[in-house]
Amino acid sequence: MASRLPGTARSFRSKFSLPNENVLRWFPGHMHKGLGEMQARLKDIDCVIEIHDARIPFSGRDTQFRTFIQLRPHILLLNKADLADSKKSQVLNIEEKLKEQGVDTVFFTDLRQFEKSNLLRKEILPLVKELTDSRPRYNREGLNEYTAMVIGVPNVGKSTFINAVRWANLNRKGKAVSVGDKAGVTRHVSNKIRVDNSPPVYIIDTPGILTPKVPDIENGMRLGLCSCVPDHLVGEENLADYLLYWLNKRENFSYVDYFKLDGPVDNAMVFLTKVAVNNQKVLRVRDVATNQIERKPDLQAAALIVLRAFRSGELGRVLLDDDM
Ligand SMILES: Nc1nc2c(ncn2[C@@H]2O[C@H](COP(=O)(O)OP(=O)(O)OP(=O)(O)O)[C@@H](O)[C@H]2O)c(=O)[nH]1
Ligand SMILES: [Mg+2]
Repeated sequence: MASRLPGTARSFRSKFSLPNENVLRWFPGHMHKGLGEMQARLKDIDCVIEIHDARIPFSGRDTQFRTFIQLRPHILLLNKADLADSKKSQVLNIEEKLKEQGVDTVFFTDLRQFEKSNLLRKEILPLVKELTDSRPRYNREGLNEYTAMVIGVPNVGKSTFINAVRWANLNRKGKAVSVGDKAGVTRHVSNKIRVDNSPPVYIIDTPGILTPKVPDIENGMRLGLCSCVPDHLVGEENLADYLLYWLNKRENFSYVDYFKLDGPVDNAMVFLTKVAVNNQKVLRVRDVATNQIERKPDLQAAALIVLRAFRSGELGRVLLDDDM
């Protein structure tokens, strides 16, 4: 088992760099428009439910949402907890740091398993009502209904949450909103979706929003690893390279056994070549000089295999933001 070889990290890179940091910028038109629509709908909202990825409780949670969070009661769900390191000490640390940032109400959720828990029905929805009733509702004072808006970066499970709450409360199994395993599935602010009766509770879905400029390269790569940015923009090989760097730095060598390597590696080309060869991912290309067909390792296909293993949790549960 090569998961830990103490002291080896010293021989690895101590800093990650990208040839072109602009690949981390992703603020397409639907995000700009969505942000405007969300601001316009704020007057119809009692409570904001922010959803983020539990593997990156700090990366990507940025100023874009500050107005929403300051103006309305706020609940933070750290979702995909099934993929995140859930050691008690880590969880306490995250909660403490979030508190320092003004976030008082945090839940760790695994929305793929929501049927097994009463969290949505017995805790989160009642809290929406309780928090709303505890503060002035201004233009919504006296209304016997509640409306929450889900906000967050792309692909964290906002739409999944709405479908799950609706299912948990109303027993409606159909999908009210579309979900998908890539960033940018929801492109518009939705109409109100009823998720409970007597009193009626509605939730509004919104497109995932990123900051126009990622503040730091590691933040950006972590968002990329969690699929909050489309892979093709950042580059599959760049993402796999960052993952390798991140794992090596923590002396986490789970990938060595998983990919049947002889030992840890620091060079992404060497790593991806081995993964490609072991998985028979080979490209046939014609050499223009000799006109011969040559076989080359398909590094992009290898990178996808690496990313899939990481994202499905097969390389272990992680807290990517363990240094923040
Ligand atoms: N492992 C895991 N996957 C989840 C969880 N919740 C949602 N997903 C998956 O995450 C992916 C994204 O879910 P969505 O609900 O579409 O995410 P979103 O935040 O609405 O994404 P955008 O509309 O692109 O902003 C889907 O493949 C979901 O099945 C979870 O708790 N654990
Ligand atoms: Mg969505």
